[in-house]
Amino acid sequence: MSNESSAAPQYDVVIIGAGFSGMYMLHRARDLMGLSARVIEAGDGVGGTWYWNRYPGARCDSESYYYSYSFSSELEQEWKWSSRYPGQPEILTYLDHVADRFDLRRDIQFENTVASAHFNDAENYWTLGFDGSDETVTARFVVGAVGCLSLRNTPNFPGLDSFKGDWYHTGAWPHEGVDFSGKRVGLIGTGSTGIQATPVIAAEADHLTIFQRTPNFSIPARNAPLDAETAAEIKANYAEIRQRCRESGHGFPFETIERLASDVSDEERNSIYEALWEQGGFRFLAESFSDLRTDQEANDTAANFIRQKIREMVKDPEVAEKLLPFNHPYGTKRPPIDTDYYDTFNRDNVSLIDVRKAPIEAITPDGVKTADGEYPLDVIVFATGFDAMTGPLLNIDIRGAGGVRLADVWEGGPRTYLGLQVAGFPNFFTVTGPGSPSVLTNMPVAIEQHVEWISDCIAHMNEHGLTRIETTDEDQEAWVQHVSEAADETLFPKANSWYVGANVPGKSRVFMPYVAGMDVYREKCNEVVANGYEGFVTA
Ligand code: N01
Repeated sequence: MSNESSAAPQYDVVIIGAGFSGMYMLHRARDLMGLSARVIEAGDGVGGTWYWNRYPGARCDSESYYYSYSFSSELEQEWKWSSRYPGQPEILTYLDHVADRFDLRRDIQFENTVASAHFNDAENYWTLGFDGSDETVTARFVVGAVGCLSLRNTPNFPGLDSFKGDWYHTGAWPHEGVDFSGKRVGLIGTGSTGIQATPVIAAEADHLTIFQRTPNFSIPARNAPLDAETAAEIKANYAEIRQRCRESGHGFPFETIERLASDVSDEERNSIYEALWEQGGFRFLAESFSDLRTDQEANDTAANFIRQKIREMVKDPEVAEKLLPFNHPYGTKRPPIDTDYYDTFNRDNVSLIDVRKAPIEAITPDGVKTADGEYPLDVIVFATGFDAMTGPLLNIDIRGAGGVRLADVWEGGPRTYLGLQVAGFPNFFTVTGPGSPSVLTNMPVAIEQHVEWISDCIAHMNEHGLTRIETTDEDQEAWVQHVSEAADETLFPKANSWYVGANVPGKSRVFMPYVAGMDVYREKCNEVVANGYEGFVTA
């Protein structure tokens, strides 16, 4: 690929990824700002995470009415959600509708994977190259809308190639689905994905064996159809609901709770947990007590409540014991929510294997071999997650000013300013990058804020005839330090989660998202602009 051409770049903006972020970025850049813009997308359709994750039981853990775009009131008024939590097919249909409604597809190049992005330091533009092609695309600005959870993590178990059955990763599920009937299925992984898939696969398979390394705290989702009356009420109040989401710490329209777990008696605390357990979903964490993620004793009250629930739901005490989380405070790994997860362990066709005690040693032609036995299987499902937040960007050969490689700059963990830019990589923006609240929020809220900030920044540059914007090493280091200190004030670092990269062998242990809240973060981003793009140098 040549970086030497002095011809004008082909596009104002090239956007990598056609998920929630990339689609909105395209609409904003092209339709509202009149820029030339192109999206490059690996899949053959829009939707990002909702395009790839078609596994059985895939459903959003945020409620439909606020897990959606807020930028178009016509869209939110006209779209009808069928249930409290939208299933994967419905979200994909929604995103397809958005693509049609805003005529996005004509500027999306599908089935193209960006392999490289190199910056031309003299002329201030980027050249992007693709997997398996000599074609290149040039642009003044690049927006990495690659998603936080898009690079799959498939453990490198010896012998996988020898397996005689079929195996799948939940993050690349076949479009035609998988027929489990009459099959012996093994499921590896009990994060949010494994917990959603378990009951659905168990209902269909002859036998389901779940290989669990870490038991999780899961709260019932209590999914239900969205009735016409509730839907009408939501629509009548949408402006206020969206405002609440924008002003909240995590992008949810939940009540802000100030009370501490120690402010109430044991009975009262229990009845608060009980009511929230009945309500279901993330409110259990968000609307109970404000100190669950900062105070171990407060956390223990919630953790013990959930452990007791697990003991009550799972009939076999030995199985229940294996399912009790023991090595992380509640809410310090991404909290899953479920439909009938624990009840599934009461089925005769389900078994639970503790692979912390007896680790998986190999995949054999016939199944999974652990330290204490071999489990014959017809199908293996890897619900083993993602190389989160940094993986999707490091999977591209990104080289900034002076040919510096992102992979070298991030060797010890991600370094960004506000999760929006990396020093040394001018004109390259990231949507919900590491160092921003991102995965700790209701994602569309964080995505819209980032896309709008980036768009306004490009508009500002165009207005002032500027061609280059980059953050400084000093401002980046101060931000990285601040992100790390904010995390250290919480219980988050205690968990071996993907938030710290612990799920990927060899990955640097750095707490990647910004915990102080979307409200605090939004204010900081606004201040940066008010102070003339403080922390950035423009030319
Ligand atoms: O992935 P995970 P996920 N041997 O990394 C285990 C979002 N999401 O796909 O905990 C054995 O959480 C691993 O064990 P351990 C959400 O943000 C959203 O479930 O590392 N086991 C763990 O149990 C979520 O957090 C929704 O010890 C191995 C599991 O695999 C994120 O996606 C739905 C292993 C991976 O859990 C990722 O969730 C689903 C090994 N070598 C997901 N390696 C919605 O809202 C890994 N594991 C719709």
